[in-house]
Amino acid sequence: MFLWGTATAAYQIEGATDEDGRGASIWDTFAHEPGRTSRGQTGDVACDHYHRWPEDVALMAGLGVNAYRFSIAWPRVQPLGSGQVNAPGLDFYDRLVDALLGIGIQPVPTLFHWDLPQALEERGGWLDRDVCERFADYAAVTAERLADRVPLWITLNEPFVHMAYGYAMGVHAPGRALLTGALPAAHHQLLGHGLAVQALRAAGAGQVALTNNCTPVWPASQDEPDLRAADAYDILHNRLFNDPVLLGKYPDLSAYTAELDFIRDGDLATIATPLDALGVNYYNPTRIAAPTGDALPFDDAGVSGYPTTAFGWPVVPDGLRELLTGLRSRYGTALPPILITENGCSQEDVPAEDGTIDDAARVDFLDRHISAMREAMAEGVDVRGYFVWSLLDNFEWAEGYDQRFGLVHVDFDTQRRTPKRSYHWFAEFLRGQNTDT
Ligand code: GBH
Repeated sequence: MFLWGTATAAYQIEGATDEDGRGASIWDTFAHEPGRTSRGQTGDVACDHYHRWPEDVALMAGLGVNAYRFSIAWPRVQPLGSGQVNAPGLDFYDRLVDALLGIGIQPVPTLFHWDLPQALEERGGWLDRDVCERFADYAAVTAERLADRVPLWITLNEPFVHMAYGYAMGVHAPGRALLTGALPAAHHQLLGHGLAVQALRAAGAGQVALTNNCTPVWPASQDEPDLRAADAYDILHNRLFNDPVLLGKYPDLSAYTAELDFIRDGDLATIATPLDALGVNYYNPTRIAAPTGDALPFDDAGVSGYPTTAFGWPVVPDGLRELLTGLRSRYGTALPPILITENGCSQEDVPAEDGTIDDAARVDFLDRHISAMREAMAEGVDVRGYFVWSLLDNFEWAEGYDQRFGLVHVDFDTQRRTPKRSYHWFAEFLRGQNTDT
């Protein structure tokens, strides 16, 4: 069955950050620091999904999706990130899973969508190798509770973005600006992923995937320095997170560091534990030029000549086809089936006087990206699912509530949900699908 779904993440929608024994996460800490997020906004309330989840499940029933990708908040399950398990935290996801299954929607949980327990950050976060084992323990206790009903699991969401934004540039939690000093956070996430795959399988999870953010990399010109820079960027954004998992080896990281002493014997074998699927989040291609400074071996030259989303990101549907066929030619038979675990766009989405939201640009975006995915499938890429980011407008990290990605509009003063035109369009689209395409 081809999975058609929507995606969300715990910190972006749940709110209720102090309830039922939940511990603090790095995003609670970060969002409450002055100047970190747009207008100081936080996920304290977000979409209040923790209380309103039955309404949100009903919205998915109305949409007609057969799958829902959500994330489990580690600090709800283990408030301190290790040891003591908080039963009410697991109960919340247990109820959600049962409600989804009751209406024929397959739950697809992600174990880590950036909300590391704060107590682990105090021990070094993903820079500390010990966190890998803690992640595997958390995966095990969660799967022991849910694996009897949850067939497909995702370990990490976008370890590249977490490393780059959280540890290299410091614009996301935990707010560290270490540049290439962030590389151990890549290795430890990957090692934690591999250990979690093993823990999930031991606890009876059927299928396991990793979700990577991938981007086609376009050199700014065919000149040698631009080509070299584009290659270096491709290594950092794409290959650093795909090669070890699919091929059991790291790409050449010499443009970034000579020091790889955080990699130990046996790590790569763990990281390469076979997967049932690779999750791919696609937003846009990246255009790269030779560096003008010496901090990094590339400059982001920006893609121009395309329409943009409200966020300013270029809209390039064919980039999804290019990405998928590129993965297929790079990894060949080492590439497992692919799930598009996120694709979507932010738009202005101002309700009209009669309350309706006519997000024609989002309809066009989704329609064209789904077509691009199908072209890649026609070219032989094995894609098994597509999830729209996102079900609801939500807390868009450093941008707070300014960027709206939902099929459903949320009025953050009243928590009123209003399906946009794109919701009705997707519902109509899904009614026309048979389940194997
Ligand atoms: C995902 O990250 C996250 O998984 C999700 O939580 C988030 O809400 C969603 O996407 C929307 O942001 O500067 O034009 O080159 C996406 C990571 C990183 C993708 C920045 C687009 C830059 C676009 N994004 N990237 S551009």
